[in-house]
Amino acid sequence: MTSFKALFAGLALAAALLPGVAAADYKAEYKLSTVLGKPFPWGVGGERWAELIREKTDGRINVKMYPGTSLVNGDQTKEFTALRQGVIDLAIGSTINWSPQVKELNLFSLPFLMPDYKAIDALTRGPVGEELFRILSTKDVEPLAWGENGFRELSNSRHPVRTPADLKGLKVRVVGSPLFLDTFTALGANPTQMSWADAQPALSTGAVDGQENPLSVFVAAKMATLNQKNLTLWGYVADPLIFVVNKEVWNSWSPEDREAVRAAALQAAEEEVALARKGIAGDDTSVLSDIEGTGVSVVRLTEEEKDAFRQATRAVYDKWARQIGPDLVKQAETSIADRN
Ligand code: X2X
Repeated sequence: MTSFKALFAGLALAAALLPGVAAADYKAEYKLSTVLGKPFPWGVGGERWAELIREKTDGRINVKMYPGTSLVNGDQTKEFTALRQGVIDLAIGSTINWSPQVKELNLFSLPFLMPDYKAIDALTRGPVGEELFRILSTKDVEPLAWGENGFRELSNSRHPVRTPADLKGLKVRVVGSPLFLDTFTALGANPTQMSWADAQPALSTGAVDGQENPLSVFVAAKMATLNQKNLTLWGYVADPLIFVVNKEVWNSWSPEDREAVRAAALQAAEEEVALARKGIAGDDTSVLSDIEGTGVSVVRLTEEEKDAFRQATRAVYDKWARQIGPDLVKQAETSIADRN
């Protein structure tokens, strides 16, 4: 007995002294959930976060990415609940997919709230972003960094869309929050809610006519081969991504490792945002030329034309502003008006 005790004491001492050895309560693998995998910027960002965590914690924290929201059988609107319950340890989630559980995240889906990239940044990097992180941190997660899916543009298989009337009767796949059903119904379309996994076969068979997603997703998912030959640039909403860790998991890590995971998130998120905007934002619009090169006709709306969509969805904006919280929406409008 005594020799066993001595042996255990000796082993424990050795483990404590060895740098880089995981504490006894660390898991062998931590599960990171994303909707999109590589080569989408979202998935590249996820792989990068996992890689940086491994590096910065000297391998003490081993993260594996599960794209396709496979930890919740592809049901991306259940991701946040699974994260709270600890089925998922870490996630990079779209504000849209978490909106059913965190109503304030619907903010980014208010039609025509954000006119440009600076407006997104004014929200995520300002008081609105802080407030949203505060809210998230009361819901069993530790929010760490803002990434980006992007401005969601409208495509369909039928005809070019230039006015709200062109949307009449179009079957459009939407995701996430009921806000999207309201927006597309207000525009006269026929929206259907379905997961990303179901969307692709539905587009391919023609069960739905159209969809809305960022251009980076349009390209990587080869939407042109899913009959999406008409694309309208209307930038009506943009969805940021949020890097988070389940709170219990977070608390199980040493302070040093928490800071390493946070630094890894900030770095991976910064790179991910740059990738999500590459060829789309600013002067570099090479992604659009690539899309046009695949036979897609692109409609670029004038400000006046955009305004017709804005007017048609104004009641949806007002209704949802009340549900999100008038103070938060007001703060968002102020931050955007003051952006530089
Ligand atoms: O399902 C979508 O459309 C996607 C991939 O953009 C999101 O997860 C919000």
